[in-house]
Amino acid sequence: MNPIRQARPDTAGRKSSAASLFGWLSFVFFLAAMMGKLIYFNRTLAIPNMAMDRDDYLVALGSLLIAGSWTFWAKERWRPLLLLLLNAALTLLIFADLIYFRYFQDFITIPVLLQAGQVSSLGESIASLIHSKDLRLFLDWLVLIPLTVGHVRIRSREYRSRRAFISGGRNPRRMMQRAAAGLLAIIVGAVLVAVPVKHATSTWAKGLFSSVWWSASVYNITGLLGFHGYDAYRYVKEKMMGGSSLSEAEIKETEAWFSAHLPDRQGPASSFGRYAGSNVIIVQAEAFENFVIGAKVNGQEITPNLNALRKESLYFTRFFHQTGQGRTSDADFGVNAGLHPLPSGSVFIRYPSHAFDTLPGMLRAEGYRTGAFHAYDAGFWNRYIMYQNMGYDFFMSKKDYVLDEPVGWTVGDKSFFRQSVERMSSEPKPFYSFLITLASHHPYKLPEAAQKLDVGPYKDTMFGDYLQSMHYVDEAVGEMIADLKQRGLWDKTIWVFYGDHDNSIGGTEPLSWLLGHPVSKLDMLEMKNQVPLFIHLPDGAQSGTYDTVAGQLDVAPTLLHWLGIDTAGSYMMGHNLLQPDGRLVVLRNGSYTDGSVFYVPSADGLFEHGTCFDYVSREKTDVTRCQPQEAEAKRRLTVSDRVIMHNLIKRFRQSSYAEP
Ligand code: GP9
Ligand code: MN
Repeated sequence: MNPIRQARPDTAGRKSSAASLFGWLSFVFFLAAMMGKLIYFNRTLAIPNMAMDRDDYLVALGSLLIAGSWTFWAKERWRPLLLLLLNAALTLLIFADLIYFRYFQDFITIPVLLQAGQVSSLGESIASLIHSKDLRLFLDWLVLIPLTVGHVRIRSREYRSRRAFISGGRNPRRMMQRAAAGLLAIIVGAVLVAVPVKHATSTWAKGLFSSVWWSASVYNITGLLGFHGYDAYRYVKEKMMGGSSLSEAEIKETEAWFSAHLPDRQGPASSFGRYAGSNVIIVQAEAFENFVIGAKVNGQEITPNLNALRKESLYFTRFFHQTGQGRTSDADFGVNAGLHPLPSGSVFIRYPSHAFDTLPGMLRAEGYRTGAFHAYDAGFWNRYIMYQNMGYDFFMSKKDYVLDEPVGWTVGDKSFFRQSVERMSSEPKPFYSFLITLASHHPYKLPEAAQKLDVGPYKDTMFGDYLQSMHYVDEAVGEMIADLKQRGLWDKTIWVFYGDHDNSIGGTEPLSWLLGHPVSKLDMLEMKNQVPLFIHLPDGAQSGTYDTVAGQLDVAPTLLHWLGIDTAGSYMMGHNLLQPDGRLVVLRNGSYTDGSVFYVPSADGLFEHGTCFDYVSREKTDVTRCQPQEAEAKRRLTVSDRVIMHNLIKRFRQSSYAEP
């Protein structure tokens, strides 16, 4: 017998068990490294009440076992490489989620990925959201990459030389072992995930999956990988299988909500139609928070023009934005369609062809010339598609503007207003013009010459830049009003100005510096959720400061009332702002206020874990104080979601559901 032929299999056997050991070790290393990253992710988000507990660790481990299980089915010599690739993919996912969360306080979902163009356009903003400590997420690659590449090389060499000596094909025993190991990883992983999730959803998180208010509540139970798994399942179910359908009873109940709430949308008979036939201009200002109105920095007014306008218009001091992941497009939708935005993604992207009763659509039906104005790419937020459906006659987008004043992503607001007003004055009257500004977009850096405020120690910080951009927008507004006056349009127009959403700048320090007093939890919640609302009526009537709570959904019913257009047959939510207090304003994350209390839901979705603030003491109060409004707040979000996702307005219009 040839001695060499005997010796080789022994050597090969030893090497093969070394490879097997390396394969196992790399799996253990994969689990450990990814656990570390998921823990880092959770700690960095620092969502209140969401620190990881034992169950969360088990769920994280279980989902990693499932995610890595398939690598057992490959030959051992490939497993380290496959695990490295999986590690890379999951690390990038964690990193992307982290950046996204810092800006949006939410997780990436498939609908968001489908609107990925918007995220990549954040450009500079993204850079400012990356922190140097995030490098930790990639440290293991320094060790893993050389080790794995070395391993693959050695093993491939060995494999080639082994093949030269041993003939023979597949090893059925090994294959069985690998199949069993993969299956075992899935089973153990599934048990580790399912037991805590089942426990949570049958006790304190009951109904979580049937009524998702906020992605973070799902994440809190399922962990990050589980969240993405659930999101993919939800998406596939909705798209490929037509989603869950509503029962006839649910459809009727949804329709009934609108008829029952018709009185909310109606105002005093005496002012119905008082401004019929007036033009309407709405200015939706990017990231414009309310705290800047009336505030001074180093003795300088931040918004002198808007401050002066308070005397001749209605100024709402407690006006809430109601946006979700769709940001600017959500504010646009809430105001123009009078419905709540979606819990995930943007209506503009997800349901651009569904039926809605909109301000432009209803005004066009009354003979108005309707135009949308926004100096950015027409495809952003799918606007050019959605705007046709919403009833705009035309959409003036970036390509229609002369870029004579470059600021940030596009032409500055001063030039934007000037060119937009020029266009609308050449259109038939009456007109409805909806304008979206952009100069004050995150990260708020204006050209040096446009920075006119002395922001003291905050110079060249994001907060200082933000104040500069607010001041700039205010100047642009001043010029726009002067232009409208000069063209004789100001007193023939209802002019509206509001902020689309918050500015994504966290931290209380700069705010307490600016305002000269400590900033409480409730102060901060208000500042992040309140944007200004100004309405100037053609004759300057009803001017003054309104301290009643209000939200973006209330704008359309109020304008329609003044214009004398009945909303009885239309499916808008919201209230007439001319009604006295007592409104319930519901935010997309499930927060709500009636003006006397402000409720903030907890991440686990349990009512009693939420926080209730009392507006008189401005302190936390017993959560039961917020209970009376809870059911109605949830109902509103459900009604709105049903209408949007199931295209119910189309059904209501066609069928017996319509009011007799
Ligand atoms: C761009 C603008 C972006 O068209 O809508 O604003 P965002 O949605 O990022 O706030
Ligand atoms: Mn915006």
